[in-house]
Amino acid sequence: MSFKINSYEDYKKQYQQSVENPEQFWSTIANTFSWRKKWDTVLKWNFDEPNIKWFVNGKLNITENCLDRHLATRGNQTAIVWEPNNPNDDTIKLTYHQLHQKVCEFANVLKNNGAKKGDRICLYMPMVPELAIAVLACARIGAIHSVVFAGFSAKALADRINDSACTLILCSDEAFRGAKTIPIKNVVDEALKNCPSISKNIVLKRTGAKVEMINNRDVWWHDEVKKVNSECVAEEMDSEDELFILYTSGSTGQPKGVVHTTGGYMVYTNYTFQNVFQYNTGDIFWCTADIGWITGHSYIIYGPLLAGATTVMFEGVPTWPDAGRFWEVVDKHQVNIFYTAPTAIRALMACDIDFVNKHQLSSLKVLGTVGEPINIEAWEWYHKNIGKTNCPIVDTWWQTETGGIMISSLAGITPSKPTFATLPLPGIQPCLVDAAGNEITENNVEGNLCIKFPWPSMLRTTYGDHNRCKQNYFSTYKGKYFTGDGCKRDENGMYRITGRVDDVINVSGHRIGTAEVENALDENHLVIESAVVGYPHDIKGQGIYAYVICAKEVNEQELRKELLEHITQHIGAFAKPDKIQLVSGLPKTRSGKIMRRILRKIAEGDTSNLGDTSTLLDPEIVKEIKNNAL
Ligand code: 7RM
Repeated sequence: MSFKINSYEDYKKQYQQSVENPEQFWSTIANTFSWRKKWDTVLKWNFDEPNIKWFVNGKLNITENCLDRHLATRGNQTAIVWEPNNPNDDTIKLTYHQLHQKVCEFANVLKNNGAKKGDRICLYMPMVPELAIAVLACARIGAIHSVVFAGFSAKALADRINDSACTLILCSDEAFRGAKTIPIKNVVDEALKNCPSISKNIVLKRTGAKVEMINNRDVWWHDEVKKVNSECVAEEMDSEDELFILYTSGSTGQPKGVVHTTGGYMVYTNYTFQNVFQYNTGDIFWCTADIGWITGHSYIIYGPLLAGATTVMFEGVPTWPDAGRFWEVVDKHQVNIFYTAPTAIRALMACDIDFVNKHQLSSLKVLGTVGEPINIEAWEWYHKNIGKTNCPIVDTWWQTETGGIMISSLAGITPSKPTFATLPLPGIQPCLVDAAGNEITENNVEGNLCIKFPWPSMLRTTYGDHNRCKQNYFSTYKGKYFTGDGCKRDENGMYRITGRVDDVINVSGHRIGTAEVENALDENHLVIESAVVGYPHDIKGQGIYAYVICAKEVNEQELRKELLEHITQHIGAFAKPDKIQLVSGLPKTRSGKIMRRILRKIAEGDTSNLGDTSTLLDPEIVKEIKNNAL
């Protein structure tokens, strides 16, 4: 396609065009898609309200671009390769024709169950083809999908359903995950006790476990599919109609529902997919993320399917039945482009290298990483052992809010530098700001990372609370989108993202707000107050360290057990603190603010210089915490 960047010179040219004339740049790219009606203005924006509109008054349906427009040229090509949890079970391959048919069929199931344009539909499902089918079926009828990662607890699920008043939920009986099964339907049943907006629950049979079906509410997926045909004309959507909501953690309060709209998201995910990974027709692409996160939305489903690629969907985990599972799948499906997270690389690095060397890995051409800063050891291991030193690595920096990759090298095209995300993609205008909020224009500097100009797939709002969007992202630095990340820029203008500068932590690539964990802990009857911080963790990137003040004398062992169970119930097992320290007080300022800086230092094991503690209400407490640190 015409927008493929094929040299460093070409990158520089496109980048310059995208800054000098963004509207012309993006409209040329948008013209390669199929629209029911073209836009009349490319972009309307202001970052103060904020109000951002791309391809204004354009009409389209994204699934016509993911599916229908490929049928004539590649209807019989595999769209989705599904690899099951258990290597002894059968792979499923769906061609573009078959996927189109299944999406249309399930779109009719949704309609039969009362869904219509604009309704919110919650998906709480394992990584099976039906999840991708259901996501696209929502988009086909103009319903807004809200996928909730199936590791979240009943309470977290209920909060998300209620925040956007979903009317329908899609789930399965259970999920396979490595050697375990996860009781999906039971969790949904528990959540739905507190979700009055839900009228129907469509249940997919995955493990065949016996589950209770509630009359007039629960229906079986396979029964519903039998009632419909596979003709479904796509709903005509406005470019700015909402495509999906995805909840993500912030530094305060409950997770926010990040809202993405149709036209801009489509253009940007496709553009970045093809350019960053240098996708060529026929390539097999595998992104190991879960569809419950943005990476799965943009680079398992939308980006690859828009490009007419073959996308691999994996139900399992990297270490089951053994630590060679990823590499076995790479060989089995002859994967050309492989995209994973540093946490997975570090976990596999710690295992016997034979798990890698048993496999050929000769199909690989490009490797990618995402989700957190990659350390040099992991980068080198990945480069040498997986890429055999001849696959470029793209270190892709982006966020749920950005919708697509923002800063990354283009595989084999632009220069790369280990542990650096490197250069912004065309259309992306990053800047670094200092503590006073002034833009730093020189190189060889460090600051907070902002974006100065809109890009097509940026978030439009946070669901039901536009003011929160404004406060969170557009108020810290006037006229700029603030990412929440700290960042270095080297002498050549290359970017290295150093991590969050707010109270968000990144545990095994899962984004968690420290406030969320604190709120959950504080709800436990044993807890008076808590403070949670992140600390460096060899495998997970960051671990969770909780300081807890208890209501009464408790047995520490039992307290830990109780609190871990409590977090599993309130958020999900992935948010369990790695360390829980009982304290008699917390270091607070006179105005009652917890001095997290001090707690972070103690958690890091760096107590040599805790800075000025004289303004604390009770400086003595620091000694106690330090002496009992874990
Ligand atoms: C795609 C995704 C976003 C946060 C972001 C960063 C961190 C993501 C990188 C990275 C360093 C990277 N969305 N992050 N990618 N840090 N290098 N290549 O992860 O919303 O779940 O998380 O993740 O802190 O703000 S997310």
